[in-house]
Amino acid sequence: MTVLSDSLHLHPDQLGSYWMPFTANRQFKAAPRMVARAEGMHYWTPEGRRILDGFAGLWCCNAGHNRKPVVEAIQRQAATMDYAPAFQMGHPLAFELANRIARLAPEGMDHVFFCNSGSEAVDTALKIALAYQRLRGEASRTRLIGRERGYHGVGFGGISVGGMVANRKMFGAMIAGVDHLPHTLDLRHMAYSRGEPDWGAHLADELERLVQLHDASTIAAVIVEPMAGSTGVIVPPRGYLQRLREITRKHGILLIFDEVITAFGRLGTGFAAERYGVVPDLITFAKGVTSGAVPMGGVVASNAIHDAFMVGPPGAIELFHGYTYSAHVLACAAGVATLQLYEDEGLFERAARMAPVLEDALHALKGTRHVIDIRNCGLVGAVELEPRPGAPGARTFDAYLGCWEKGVLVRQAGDIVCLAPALIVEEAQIAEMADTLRAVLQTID
Ligand code: PXG
Repeated sequence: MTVLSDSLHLHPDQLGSYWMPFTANRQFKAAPRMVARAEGMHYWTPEGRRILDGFAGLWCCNAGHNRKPVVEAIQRQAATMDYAPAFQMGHPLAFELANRIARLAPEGMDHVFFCNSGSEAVDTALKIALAYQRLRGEASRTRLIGRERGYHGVGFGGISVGGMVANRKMFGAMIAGVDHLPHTLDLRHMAYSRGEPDWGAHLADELERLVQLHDASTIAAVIVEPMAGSTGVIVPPRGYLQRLREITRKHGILLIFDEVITAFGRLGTGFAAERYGVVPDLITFAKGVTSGAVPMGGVVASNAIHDAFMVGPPGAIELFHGYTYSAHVLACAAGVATLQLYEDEGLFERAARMAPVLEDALHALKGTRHVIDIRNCGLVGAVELEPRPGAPGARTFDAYLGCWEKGVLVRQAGDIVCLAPALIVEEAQIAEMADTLRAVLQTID
């Protein structure tokens, strides 16, 4: 193995050691796509080619890249205190960030538990849900309900409640006692919907069937992404989330919104809970909390859940859960600066204003070769392509590569091209993304 002297320029024989996540390693290493610098809406390759970032990194750099206040907050903090023990100790920035997140969260959700990723946030939320049911004397409620095509990260909890087949099938029995709601995408009823589709609210009633099958006394929680991102953007049907809330409440089942993607402005509001006027019991977040600059995730808990733990002797640890890097001080510094930047620049409102621009630009692709559906919600858009016969995903991978070669970064999810630009995106940049995709679709088979 060769040790690098110039880390920006690698030879093919220097690519072996890094086993890349969710990547076709051999294909990538035969023709690498590298980025080495970022600013605002752009990446630059090591050779200096500029790429317009249509996906905010991986749904996370909501404030844009390398924003000065965030960079400086991290630099300052790194030079002041590198790490503070997370258990039985604290540092002021953790409390400040928790207060700020609680202010953005729905009323009555005032408590924040920190971890380092969306996957950890999901595991944390599922564990809090199970422990809460037990604390309130409902220890038989151990079952967890997820949804087909759901993505809740890659921990054993997350893949168990998740519904992406490829992420599950290799990994054995996972956790026991899980069931799934049906997903809500049906192109026969909702193709080319602008925003939330009119069809599909009745699919929430499937939860009633699961309650009849398993009995409410066995079900702890239901977890859903308000808008399913990873699977290729499934926008919630009008009224669907409200119905899920009514049914869960009726049966004493907790509702967990996995807002790892939707929190911090992606749908034009602080949380998707606000956009849909639905207050869940637990909310997971990650990604946008630091605009991707330092890993961080967490769970916002309702006061009722939090308070149920605050019993017993004052010297007792209330929740046996946490991570070495819970509320890492660099992440908290980045988080406080990021939330301040969102507020100073009105970025959530900006996302709401730019959402129709993205909607129009993408829906104008209707009729372009290969396109079978276009959907959108907030600053999220998806263009679904007809799969190449016998080769699912291949055409869309070519579209992704074509866009990369033309200087636009999009994301491929199966046969769906996804867009989720930073909330600072300009109209002309949205047009550039849509025009590039159109041009590419016209040239690929
Ligand atoms: N929940 C949801 C709803 C997510 O979208 C996770 C949990 C897991 O987060 P971590 O931080 O553990 O990765 C996610 C992550 C994509 C893509 O291309 C989506 C995610 C991550 C990477 C790529 O759609 N979502």
